[in-house]
Amino acid sequence: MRINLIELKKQQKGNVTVAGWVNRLRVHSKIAFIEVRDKTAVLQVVIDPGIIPRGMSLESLVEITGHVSERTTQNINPDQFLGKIELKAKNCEIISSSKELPFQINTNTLGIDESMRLKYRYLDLRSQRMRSNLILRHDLARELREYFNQRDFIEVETPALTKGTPEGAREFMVPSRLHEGSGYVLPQSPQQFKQLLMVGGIERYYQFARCFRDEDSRKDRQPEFTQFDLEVSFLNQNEIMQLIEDAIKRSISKVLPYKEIPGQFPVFTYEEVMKQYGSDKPDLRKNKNNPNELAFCWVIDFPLFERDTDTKKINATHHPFTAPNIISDKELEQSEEKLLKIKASAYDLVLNGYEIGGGSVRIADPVLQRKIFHILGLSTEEVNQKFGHILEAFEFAPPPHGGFAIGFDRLVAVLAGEPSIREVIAFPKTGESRDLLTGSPTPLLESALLEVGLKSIIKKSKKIEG
Ligand code: AMO
Repeated sequence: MRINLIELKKQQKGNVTVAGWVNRLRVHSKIAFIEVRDKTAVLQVVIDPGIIPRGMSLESLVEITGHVSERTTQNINPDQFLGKIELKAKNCEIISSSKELPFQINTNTLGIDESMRLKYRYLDLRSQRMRSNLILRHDLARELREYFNQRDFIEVETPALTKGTPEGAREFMVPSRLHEGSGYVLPQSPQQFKQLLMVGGIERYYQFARCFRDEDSRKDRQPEFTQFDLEVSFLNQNEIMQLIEDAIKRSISKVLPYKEIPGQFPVFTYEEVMKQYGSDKPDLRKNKNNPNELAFCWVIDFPLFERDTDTKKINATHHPFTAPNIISDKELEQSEEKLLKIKASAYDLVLNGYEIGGGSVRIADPVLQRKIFHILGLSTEEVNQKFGHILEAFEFAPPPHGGFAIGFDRLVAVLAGEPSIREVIAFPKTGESRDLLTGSPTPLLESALLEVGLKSIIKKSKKIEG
């Protein structure tokens, strides 16, 4: 029976059978060395060239039977987990063969043309670094789940086909076949649903939520990304910040115990941080060459509103559900200049110069929420049409609540010391939002456009315009 390579560390007697991909191959006239790799380790196999099957090349998948022996002192490889042993092969068979590789994967693939790595992502994923990144991602997700499970949070899924929640980016639209001319949008975050869960008495919610934002990709942005999203009732701003800080510290120290995490994350107001560092996501590391230093900080007291530089309209700095830090609602009836000075009960978490999360205490009063929408320039009709459902929910005794969302890809990328979140996502998109592996986005067929009713809508609107 085939065993994982890692088990050879213990089991060293008799014949064993292993299977793995050919990581390296050196064939001399009298002796050959095959480095075999499975998901657990890499092993050196010593083999008589005469029993190597024809057609074996790098990345062929092979099954080898033989016995384990200690390597001589001068042949020990201290960089390999199984570097003290080798397998003396008696039999070797090809399970499946590989065509010539488009790039080498037995080294760090970071230096290889990224478009090739993305086109052949499944090969890139065989490399050690990519595998460790996905394992780190998994381990961290497990620890965060565990932390919140122990504190009575429950994981609840929220819809992906929904109605828009403004988070500052464009939305992806999904036309509806059954309702010609109508459609869903993909959520930029589960913001409204998690607040509705609080109205539903769930009290403590989290979710690994897929979020969609139609914005230009960058090294820390993808059109489709993952948030560790949570919402909680009856806790105030400081309590929520404390909970997040504790969760992050404990989860990281379990998964990466050698990382240096400060005792207490420093807290800056937005004004302070801009004055001292000229950025709302300062990199506070003392030594930027030290890969284990993690410099977190909180930024609070953001302005509730900001003026759009192009349209000059007033926007919500976070999102419109963020509670204003005011004593009386009367403060919302002042001049625009004064409105722009109002602070939000919002908090961002920064790590090594990246914004890795943000959250706020929410408005739970429908009257106050309507006022905010009006300041943001929405008419009563628009408010009812876009947000009537959540305003109505707030008529049914909502609890005080607030929450937070960790940009999970960003957190993992910083912890892995990777330059881009693409390195910690199994199948990411390029900077131009393309998936080079499947070739999406692909042109939409006329028949598909007809089926979802888009074709007739475009014709109708062309007639009206023309
Ligand atoms: P926000 O919009 O700040 O808040 O998002 C939370 C965190 O998600 C990460 N993030 C992204 N990561 C990768 N690609 C993107 N395109 C991208 N956009 C954002 C960031 C960010 O800090 N609903 C609120 C949270 C709340 O109030 O509870 C929200 O989505 O790390």
